[in-house]
Amino acid sequence: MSRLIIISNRVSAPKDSHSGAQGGLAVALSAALRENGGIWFGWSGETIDQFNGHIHFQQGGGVTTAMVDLEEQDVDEYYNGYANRTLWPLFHYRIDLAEYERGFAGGYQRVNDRFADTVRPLVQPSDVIWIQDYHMFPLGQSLRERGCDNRIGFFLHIPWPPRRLLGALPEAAELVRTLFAYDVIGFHTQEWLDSFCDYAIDDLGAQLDGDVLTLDGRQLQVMAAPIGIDTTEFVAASKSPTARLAYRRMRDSAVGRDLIVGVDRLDYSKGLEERFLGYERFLQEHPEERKEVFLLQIAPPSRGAVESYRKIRATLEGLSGRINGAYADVDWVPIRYVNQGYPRDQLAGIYRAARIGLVTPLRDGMNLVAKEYVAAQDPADPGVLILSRFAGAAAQLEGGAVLINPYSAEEMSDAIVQALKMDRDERIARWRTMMDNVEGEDVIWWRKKFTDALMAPAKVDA
Ligand code: GDG
Repeated sequence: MSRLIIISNRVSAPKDSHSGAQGGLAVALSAALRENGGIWFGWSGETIDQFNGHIHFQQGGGVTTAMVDLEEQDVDEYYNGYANRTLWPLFHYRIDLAEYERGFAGGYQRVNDRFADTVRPLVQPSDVIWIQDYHMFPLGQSLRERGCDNRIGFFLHIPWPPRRLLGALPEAAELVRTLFAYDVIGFHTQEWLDSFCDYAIDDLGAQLDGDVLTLDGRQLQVMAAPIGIDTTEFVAASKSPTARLAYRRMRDSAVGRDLIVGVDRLDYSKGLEERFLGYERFLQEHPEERKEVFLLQIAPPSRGAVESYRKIRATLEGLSGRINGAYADVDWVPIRYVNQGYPRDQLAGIYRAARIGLVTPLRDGMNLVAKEYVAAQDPADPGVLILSRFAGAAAQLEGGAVLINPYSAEEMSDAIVQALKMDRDERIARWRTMMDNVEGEDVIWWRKKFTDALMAPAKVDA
């Protein structure tokens, strides 16, 4: 069996899996590494005066991790710059927030080359390499330039933007060309996959035959593989003593009111501003429902070094303050807005206590919170998932979720009313439909779908 080399910006060691924001993904990738043997490589999160390529190896939970430190300038240009100020907004259709600076693009390439230099000596001829996410688009190409002819796959965790939007990126053509260094590329949904193929075909002249794109003699297998959660683990988490306690605490503090819950990294792509406005509309239009519900929004801050993240934080503080100021009473506050993270088990208990899961990103590669909310429900009395039609998860959960356009405050308000009035039979039927998917297409299924394609014998050249 081939060893697996997983490369991602940050490495989530298995011990983090109950607290880290990458829970399910860390669990799945660690399991793959335990089965196949191999190494998980990435940035340590630390900075150093002068890059030295020194690798910090760690062993834990049957997994070997290997990490390097980067220079401060690397972090500014590669991580805070190109990855999070250029690619992230553009790939989430926020062309207005995307910043283009040559220094960012140069730093991004430099760091990818540094990763390639560092990881190359670790790679054995029979290893299979699996690279994760938008921080590392050119890494496959950098490895090829260093003589690496192993099977290399790439999985994108965020959306792929429509062809015309991608055209706003000065390096778009070059970036897509470098992706042909991979053998397999995966996306969460057919929509993201189609957008990628559109660009490769219409702008670069690639040809599609079945699931293989060909450009300048290089073949690239493309696939849609929607990521899932570790459902068995999450269901167990929702029944753990910590979850039960969190559930009780929520129910007690709700004093008979219905809880609506949102859990998101504090990110403009998650549609938090629009969510607050939709909820405000609901409060305005339904005075009779007002004191029957409250919204708990958990939003741990992220990427605070980037200006647009500081702005969204300030906007949300203003909005929640305004809404609470306008509607709160001595014994009721409409929004509980919390800027901290909670342990996974506690989160599972909170989901279970919530009558409505409000997941309304403006654009999201997949969205695992939607699936976690479903997995945590009580099968005999489940809550309702209100889900943005612009989340990748909508393609899988549309049969059971109440789908909305998150830009429409009216749709959000109507959906909240619909969910509050929904009878138990309908809630159970909808939940069952979603749970079938969450159980069937879990993170282990996802990982296997991708690694099966990646580990398949190399294609014969046409
Ligand atoms: C990217 C893509 C894609 C959040 N708050 C707490 C906490 N979380 C956990 C959630 C969930 C994870 O963070 C967030 O996952 P998402 O999928 O919602 O979003 P991104 O971080 O943007 O992830 C996304 C994903 O990659 C995987 O491919 O689905 O579309 O953007 O697991 O539970 N976890 C804990 N406490 C918190 O307070 N423990």
